[in-house]
Amino acid sequence: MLKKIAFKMKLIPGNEAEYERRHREIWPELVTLLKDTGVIDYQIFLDQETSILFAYQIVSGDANSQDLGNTEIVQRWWKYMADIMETNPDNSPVTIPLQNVFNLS
Ligand code: RM4
Repeated sequence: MLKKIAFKMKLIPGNEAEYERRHREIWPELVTLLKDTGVIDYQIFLDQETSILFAYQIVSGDANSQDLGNTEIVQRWWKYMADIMETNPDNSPVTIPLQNVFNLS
C-alpha cells in the first residue's frame, strides 16, 4: 500500500544554489537505492525565508529516505551534504516528521 510522508530539514542559509546543484547531480547509486527501497516519488522544496527544506515522499514500503542511514551510500551522502545542512553528530540531517492534515488524491 502506498504511503505519503513528509518531513522537514534545515539548510544553512546562503547555500541554496549549492544544495540545488548537488541534488541536480545526485549520485546514480543513491537514486537506485532510494527506488529499490520503495521511494516512488520524492520532492524537496525550499522555503527561502526560513531555509527550511520540506520533503515529500510516496513510499511503497515501510522505509523512507531517512531510514537508510545504515547504508554506506547514505552515510557517504550525508557526510557530503553535512557542510551545508543542519545535522546530527552522525552527519544525518536533522529531520522533523510532519503531520498530514489534508489529503486530496
Ligand atoms: C537530502 C538529504 C536526504 C536525502 C536526499 C537525497 O539533502 O540528505 O536525507 O534523502 O538529500
